[in-house]
Amino acid sequence: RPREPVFIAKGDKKTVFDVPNEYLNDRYKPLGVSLSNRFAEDAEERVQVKKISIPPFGEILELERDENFSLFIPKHRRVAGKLIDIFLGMRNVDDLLSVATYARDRVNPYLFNYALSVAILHRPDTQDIDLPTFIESFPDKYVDAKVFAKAREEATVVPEGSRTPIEIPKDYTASDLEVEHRLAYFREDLGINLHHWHWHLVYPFEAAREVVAKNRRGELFYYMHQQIIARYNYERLCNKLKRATRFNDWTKGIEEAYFPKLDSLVASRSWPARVANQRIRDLNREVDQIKQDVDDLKRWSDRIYAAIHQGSVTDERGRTISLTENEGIDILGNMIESSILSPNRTFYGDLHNMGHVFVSYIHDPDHRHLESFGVMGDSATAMRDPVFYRWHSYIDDIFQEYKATLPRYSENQLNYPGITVSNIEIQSQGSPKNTFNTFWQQSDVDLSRGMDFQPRGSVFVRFTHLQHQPFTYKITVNNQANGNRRGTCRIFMAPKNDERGNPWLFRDQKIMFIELDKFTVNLKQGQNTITRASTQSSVTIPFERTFRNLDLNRPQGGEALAQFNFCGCGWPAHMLIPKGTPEGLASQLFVMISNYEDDKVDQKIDGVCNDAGSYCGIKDKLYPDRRSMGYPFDRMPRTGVDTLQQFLTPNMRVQDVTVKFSNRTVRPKQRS
Ligand code: CUO
Repeated sequence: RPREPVFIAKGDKKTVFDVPNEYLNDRYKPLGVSLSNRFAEDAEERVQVKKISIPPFGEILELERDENFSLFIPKHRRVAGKLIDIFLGMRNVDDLLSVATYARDRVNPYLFNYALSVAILHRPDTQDIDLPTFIESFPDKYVDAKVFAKAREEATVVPEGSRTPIEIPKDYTASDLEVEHRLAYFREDLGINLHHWHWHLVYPFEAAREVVAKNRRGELFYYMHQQIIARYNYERLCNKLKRATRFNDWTKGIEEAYFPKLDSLVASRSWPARVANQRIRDLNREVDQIKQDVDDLKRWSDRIYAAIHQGSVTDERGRTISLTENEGIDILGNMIESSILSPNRTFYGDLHNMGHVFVSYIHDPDHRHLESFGVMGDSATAMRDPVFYRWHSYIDDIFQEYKATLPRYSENQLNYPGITVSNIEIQSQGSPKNTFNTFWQQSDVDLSRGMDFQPRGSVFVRFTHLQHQPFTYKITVNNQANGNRRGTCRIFMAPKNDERGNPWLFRDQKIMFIELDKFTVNLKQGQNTITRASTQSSVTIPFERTFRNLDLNRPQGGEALAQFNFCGCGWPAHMLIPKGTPEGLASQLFVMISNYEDDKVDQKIDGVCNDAGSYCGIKDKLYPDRRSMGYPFDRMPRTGVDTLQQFLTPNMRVQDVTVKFSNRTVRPKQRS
């Protein structure tokens, strides 16, 4: 790495690009045509790259090719925005190919990949272009550094076909002496980190306005990350740990250490670690053009809290914008994150993004050691670090502070007259009813695309991840209304007790609920039985999609490819259900049928990538649910409601369920 300048695999065909000599980097120019010819030996297809006049790259080239790249660093996001604009501005695909070919060998590889991915995702004429999954392009962001030496050895010594997968141990970043390590299977899960990378790819906070201004993107920033925290806290309770505490005292050290054990293949450096009790300090890093004081975080957060309590924000021109019941959360999401849609970045600042930056430079705030950022500085790696959850707990708490100011849902806003949920049952193969079963499973990923060894060919790594037995919900609903009805079935789950083993107060439990599924149901008069498979969840994408072309069931045809990049967004199916405990973690499954008339969004969502809408939205569509995200748990309960039972109206029901973990490992099926 950097990999071959002109050779890529396109679909299953090996393609070589004939690049105009002017586009080659100076060191390759003398080689010219002979270079393409060398790579053409293996090629089944030759593509001529058209010579066009290349727009000026300016600042984009200031980021060295062997530096790390972070979207959270203002300078990096600015150059990313510029490169995205160049890619989006090309008149047609041929011109895009030309400029991309020119850029590929000059621009920082991470920046190049990010900007091109965003452009391909958003250009109408590139909807059928197939990008390799991110883990194949940059496996070093996901996999133990040790694997690469082994992979290289495997690739050079062992012929393809006889290669055996290299096993990544389940525990490699710490020992059990570190209690936080109990959560490593969640934090370091490849699918979770890929989801998070994709989410930020689909919802960039800085790019052309038409790319950023997606429907309810600020609200989705809040909701998707709120759900990550709820899921993580659920997992913590499964592991006998208390919920994550907010990182809100910036004068104190961060107790949790993290040693990522990742090497950047691009920067040829190890990702920096953080020892216990390090404190964030004022940043002054000329190289990144960052000069920011910890006090700025304080100022921004004070102003944000003031806006929440006033119920309005002030925009750049001094105008007042109210935080209305429907749109307030969206404005706040953009403001706190912040995105270019923030009403006033000068005043409310860049709280969440800069939090990532402060933490990621904790080891070298003034660049005296010439070190780059830690894992918190990159959306592909941030979720590996325990402090991610402390930072996002803090951010989420601000959103909850706002939600607490909203009018509470009245019984009328919750109930669906005539509709009663009368029974809920979970059926999971081979286990008693209302029990979820979890276990370890091993799967293989091909890393060869992200490595520049010869001879080429697949090199698989085998990793271990959580999995659950597939299950079905069987829900009985009575419709005593006059005629057929439509409803939205909303399924959530939460631990039954808090970390002390005490039943929750509703106000605390409501933010523990993780969404499992949401779908429309038709209810005839009388009794209805709804059956729904866990694999249909509106939260998840199947394993094959998370790891796309590693899999034998790779999507075929233009239609499938059109969804390719967007569809990488989605919670990994194997992480739908928390780990539970060997004795079985008592949990509560919640089902609600809400009135479809109040939920519906008039649009067609059939066909493309419409199956992970809950956390990712739907490509080029409105968010598919008109209610506030997180409904009905997104607000404080009405007066007199202290427990979940008291919260229920007839169209809701709660079933006690158990999540049982068995410490066994299912090996992968033999690959042909
Ligand atoms: Cu996804 Cu902080 O927003 O990482």
